[in-house]
Amino acid sequence: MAGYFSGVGKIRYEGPQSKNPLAFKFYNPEAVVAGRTMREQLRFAASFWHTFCSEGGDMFGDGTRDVSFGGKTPMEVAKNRIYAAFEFMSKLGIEYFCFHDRDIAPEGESLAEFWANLDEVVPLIKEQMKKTGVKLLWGTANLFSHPRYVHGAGTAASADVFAYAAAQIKKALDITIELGGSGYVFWGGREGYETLLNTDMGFELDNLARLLHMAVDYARGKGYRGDFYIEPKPKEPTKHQYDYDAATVLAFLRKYDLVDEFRLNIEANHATLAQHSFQHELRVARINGVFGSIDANQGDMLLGWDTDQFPTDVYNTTHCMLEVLRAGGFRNGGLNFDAKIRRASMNPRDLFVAYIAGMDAFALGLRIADRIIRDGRVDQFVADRYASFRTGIGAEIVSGSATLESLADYALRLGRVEEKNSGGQEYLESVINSLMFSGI
Ligand code: XLS
Ligand code: NI
Ligand code: NI
Repeated sequence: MAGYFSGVGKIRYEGPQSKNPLAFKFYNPEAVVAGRTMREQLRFAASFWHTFCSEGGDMFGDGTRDVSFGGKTPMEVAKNRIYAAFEFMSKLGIEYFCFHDRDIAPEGESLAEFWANLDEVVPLIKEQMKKTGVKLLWGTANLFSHPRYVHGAGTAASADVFAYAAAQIKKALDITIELGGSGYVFWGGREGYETLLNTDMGFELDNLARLLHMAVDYARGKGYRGDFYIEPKPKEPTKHQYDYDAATVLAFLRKYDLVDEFRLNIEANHATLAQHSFQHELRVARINGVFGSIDANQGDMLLGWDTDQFPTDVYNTTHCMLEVLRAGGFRNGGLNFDAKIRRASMNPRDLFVAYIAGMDAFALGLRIADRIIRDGRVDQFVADRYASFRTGIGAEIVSGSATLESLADYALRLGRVEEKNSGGQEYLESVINSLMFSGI
């Protein structure tokens, strides 16, 4: 078979001097960084929806890409798409993929028809996985596109819609398990509200937790050992989404006794929408022991919506990889390019170029993060900053032996207290720059 991307061969590492747009400049899969190969550290994944399903339209304009891959019927399109996807990932050396149920098969006229369609394509996916060695990072159910989910899925006001969502989750879990997926994602696109006037917020959140408990019980009962993830996002498509940001999701997981089963899938552009940095969201997840996986993209700082651009900002990938390394690396998660090429990027090779740019940006981020850790100046600065808590009264505070009274007695004897330690922000930023650009 000629293939769908016959104009492009296997993408190889050619080094930073290469001017070949179809070569890696920094991502060298077998090079070892921080004790593992880049391939193992970065665990890149392709998103089925943006990469192989999206025609590239926006709310004002039609698509600029043909993603039928020569198929004439919806089932033919679905099958051709699968061949195309595995060809694309193999050429790039991407080892994982992520999908929504709706991405891989047409929904048809009924749930039964949808399931029959899924049953027809899953063996094909399995065969392609075996042939190419590409694995499933995570699966999910699309509980936001169809009009039935206009008021939510797990937080719907209709019990029938809730049941339909449960059915979709059950099937998506079955497929994830069958394909050996290492994760399953819940992104609550419609789980939120447009107005509080019509919303019983407490009841909706109780219901959402009920659904998540059912999903965990079901999958664990089937022997699933992978991760469950919640992907925080503050808004869009709804005005307010319940999974607003990492801290909000944590409070929800703790309240409903789900924190032992769930980790977070942090998406860069969702952090931006919540007015946090990507690093902040990752840090919150890491220090609370729920760092799981990453949707790698970037937003535009001047736009207030989820532009899902390919990540090329190396400061961001560096700060991200610092958090990943400090978390001990990925376990079941990875870097899923939940990213789409711009509407105007209609040259067929733009898709390859975009992935190469994103993978190179993360390769750089990984290398620089490793340098920052090995250099030690930043860590030393932070350690010194809190040094007063390691001896004397500080050690008493940390060990729990100090009380409000003992601290008051101590403070009365101190006389004038002044903070003399600089925060050193400019110094630290210049250290990062010198580590980033020392080769120039
Ligand atoms: C949308 C989300 C979505 C999830 C999967 O903004 O990022 O793509 O990752 O449902
Ligand atoms: Ni995402
Ligand atoms: Ni998103």
